Amino acid sequence: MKTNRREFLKLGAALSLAPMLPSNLFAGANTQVVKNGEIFTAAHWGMLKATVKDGKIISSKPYQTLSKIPNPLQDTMADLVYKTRITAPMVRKSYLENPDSPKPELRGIDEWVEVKYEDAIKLVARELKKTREQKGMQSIFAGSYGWYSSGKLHNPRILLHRFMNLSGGFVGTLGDYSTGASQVIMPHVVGSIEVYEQQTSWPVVLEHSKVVVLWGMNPISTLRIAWSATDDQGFKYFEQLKDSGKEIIIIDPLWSETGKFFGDKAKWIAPRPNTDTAMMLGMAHHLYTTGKYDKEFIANYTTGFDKFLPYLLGKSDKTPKSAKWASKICGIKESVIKNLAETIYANRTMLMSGWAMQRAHHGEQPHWMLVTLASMLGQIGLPGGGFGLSYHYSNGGAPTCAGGVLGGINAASVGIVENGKYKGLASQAKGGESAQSWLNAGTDYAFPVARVAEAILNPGKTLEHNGTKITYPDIDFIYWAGGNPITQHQDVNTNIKAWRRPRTVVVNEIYWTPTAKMADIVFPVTTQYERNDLTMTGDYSNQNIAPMKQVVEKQHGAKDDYQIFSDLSKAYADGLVEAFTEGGKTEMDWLEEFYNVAANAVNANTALGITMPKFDEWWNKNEPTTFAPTLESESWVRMAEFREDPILNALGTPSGLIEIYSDTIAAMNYDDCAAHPKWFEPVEWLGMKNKPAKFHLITVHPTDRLHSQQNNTSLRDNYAIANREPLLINTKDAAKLGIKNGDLVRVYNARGEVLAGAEVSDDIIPGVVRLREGAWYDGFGDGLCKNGCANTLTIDIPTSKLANGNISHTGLVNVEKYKGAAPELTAFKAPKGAKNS
Ligand SMILES: Nc1nc2c(c(=O)[nH]1)N[C@H]1C(S)=C(S)[C@@H](COP(=O)(O)OP(=O)(O)OC[C@H]3O[C@@H](n4cnc5c(=O)[nH]c(N)nc54)[C@H](O)[C@@H]3O)O[C@H]1N2
Ligand SMILES: Nc1nc2c(c(=O)[nH]1)N[C@H]1C(S)=C(S)[C@@H](COP(=O)(O)OP(=O)(O)OC[C@H]3O[C@@H](n4cnc5c(=O)[nH]c(N)nc54)[C@H](O)[C@@H]3O)O[C@H]1N2
Ligand SMILES: [Mo]
Repeated sequence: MKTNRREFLKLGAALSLAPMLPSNLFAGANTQVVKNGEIFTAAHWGMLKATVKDGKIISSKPYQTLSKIPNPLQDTMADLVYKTRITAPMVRKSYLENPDSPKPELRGIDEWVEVKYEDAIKLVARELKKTREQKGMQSIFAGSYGWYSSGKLHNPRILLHRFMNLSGGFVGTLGDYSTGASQVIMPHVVGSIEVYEQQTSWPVVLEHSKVVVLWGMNPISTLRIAWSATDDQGFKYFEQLKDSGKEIIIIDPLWSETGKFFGDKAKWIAPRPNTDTAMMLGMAHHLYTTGKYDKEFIANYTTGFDKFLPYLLGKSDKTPKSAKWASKICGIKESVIKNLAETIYANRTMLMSGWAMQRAHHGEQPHWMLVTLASMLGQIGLPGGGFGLSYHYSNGGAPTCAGGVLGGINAASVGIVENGKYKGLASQAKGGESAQSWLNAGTDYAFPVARVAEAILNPGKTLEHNGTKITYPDIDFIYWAGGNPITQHQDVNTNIKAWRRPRTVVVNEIYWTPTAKMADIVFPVTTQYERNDLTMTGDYSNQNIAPMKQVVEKQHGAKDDYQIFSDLSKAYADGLVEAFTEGGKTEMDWLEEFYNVAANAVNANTALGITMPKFDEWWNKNEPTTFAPTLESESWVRMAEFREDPILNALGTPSGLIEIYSDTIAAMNYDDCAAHPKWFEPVEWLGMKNKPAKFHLITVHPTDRLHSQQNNTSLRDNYAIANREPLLINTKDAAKLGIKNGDLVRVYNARGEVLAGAEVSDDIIPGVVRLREGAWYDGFGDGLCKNGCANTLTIDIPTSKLANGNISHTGLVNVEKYKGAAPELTAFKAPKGAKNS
């Protein structure tokens, strides 16, 4: 049946080339690439309409506009398809000459040699097998963290894991960069991770909250994207908030895009970076000592407040955490701290928080303390009250729609390959205990994602993590698909040392990113606009099912990750490609299957009143299907059930209550994370003695990029200063250094140095500078990053032994005016031996 249908489709496609015959005369999904006209597709940055002429992209525009807030990320399709592409499979010269002794110290500076695709496939299959046979599956690292592109099929990380699992196993990672600290501490405190969960619905906030605090968040920037594809609703709700007349308070060392959006409708409180826990403690101390806190809520819904009090009041350490004490640390006036505490106690308040302050040393503390403060206010579980850790991300709070959810490709599980033959999944080919030991061989070694450089450099070292001990494997083979870790991981110089340790590094990339430049073998892959896929929109709302129709032909012989891993499976072992592709499923076979998961659920639920047609018909229409929220989801209040009945609807913590003191954490006995929220001095901050450098650097998420994605587009012309990443610096600080707006500056510390362009303004407090993360690292020559990659300066140590999150918002730097001739920017040039596209 399947083969026949595919044959028929081929015929259909061939016939439809004939003029006069509209393609919809033929059954089957039409996968012909339109040469002239408009095409609907989608990306992290939303649902899009592309215009093509003679097979070339002319423009890309938003499919819908729900708000007046612009999203220029949506108009970069042509640049993303045509600029900085890797134009052929390539191998690093020394690796090609001798893969057994490949001079790994030359990674990033060696020459490249073009090879035939088939030869690159054979080479990777052979070397992977060699490493597995010699050093075991635990020497293969394929954690491959990254934000790649939207899509249920062309998900490079899951496809890589699928291939690595089926071919014999690999080592992966735990957690993520985004919420490394919070997602580990929150389950101890409230029994769920919170950061990726639906928030009290926006209509409820708009109706009931009197005060909204935006604590370290920049939604007008961060809501430009979503993990799937943004549904654009977040912007709409923030517009409504702006016009609502509510009191809006922004707590941030800088007046960000969000500050500018609210203008005089918001108050600005600007603490020193990384001191929010102290500020919150000062607020809690004021509320407690004036009796302005909800004793009943504390008694009925929390545990351990009594064990936290001696610390708060200074009975255990002779330091009361008073507003005066806090003021000295965070730099905010005592009266402002007290007033803020009184305002949020007296009014129904939603404490919204972003994630930057938990990507800092001791990043477990701020959100734990925020929950403690919210508990004292006693509004958790009430409409418009409590706290929310995801209103700035993927349209959190946009009500969840009733409809269908697409299926997607999965990572399968570990398979057995023996004598060049695929024998089946370990669970089937090996019985019972033996199977389990196979499965454990990889997972036992998985380590927290942000410890990657340390892990590569320290095989055999033991790491304490959330009450467990993890031993780092001896990594000798790295495969990365869909991330840019050389730019995105902290302390680039140490990371580069790490990446020069294994024998083999393989990268699938679209562009010559710094990570591609650090590989031994690169496969050029298609952009999301050169293949067909499907996505949901709005990670919490599930509002739309959107087709991602191919916009243009594949460029420069680039291949889909699906194709590359299918071909690797074929080369690796007999029978493996059948397992990988489930008997030869094509792109469209998978998409039909994923679609049917949603369509069947929708069609079975007659109450929805929606009928989803057969896949082919739906696909050929090239339009999204939109679902509606329900009365329940529009009026949904986070933790309302818990508030209603804390015994029946207990939280997932050991006590079932909010844990202000955690026995579990107490038992871990860590020196860097106590059993209750606590102020710890970060390794580097403005209040420390003997500061190693002068300014606190915050490395926020870029407004005109998604991390490093789109740094290679013309959007860069809008923000680059002196042809580098802009460094925001306070007017007074700049004057003292003799720096003017537009100057080329050198930013440096003991870890590294970068060039940046000075953006002088009062939008940032004195003593603090901001360099957005994601500028492509450009320093393989002499270590000076000429493009301004923030991570050249950041610190690569963990938040604490509890969560081991990254601390990219902690760190001090010096700034000076750059003297001498400006070196040429080479970030967007192909490396030696490779062609520029
Ligand atoms: N200093 C500092 N550093 C940070 C942060 C910070 O706040 N400050 N934030 C951290 C956070 S929260 C995150 S999430 C990380 C993000 O770090 P990453 O996810 O590594 O960053 P991206 O730039 O999104 O990298 C995605 C890469 O995938 C490629 N790609 C896109 N589509 C495809 C595809 O279909 N196939 C393949 N093979 N490749 C594809 C893109 O070209 C791009 O190079 O950065 C972290 N780093
Ligand atoms: N346009 C765009 N949107 C994105 C991304 C992107 O790269 N580009 N990345 C996405 C991803 S993967 C993630 S994880 C999220 C990240 O979302 P967040 O982590 O919330 O974003 P950040 O930009 O790091 O920081 C938000 C705000 O916190 C402030 N801040 C920094 N340090 C402190 C501090 O110590 N105290 C206080 N009070 N405030 C502080 C910053 O100045 C900034 O305005 O964004 C997502 N959205
Ligand atoms: Mo992230």
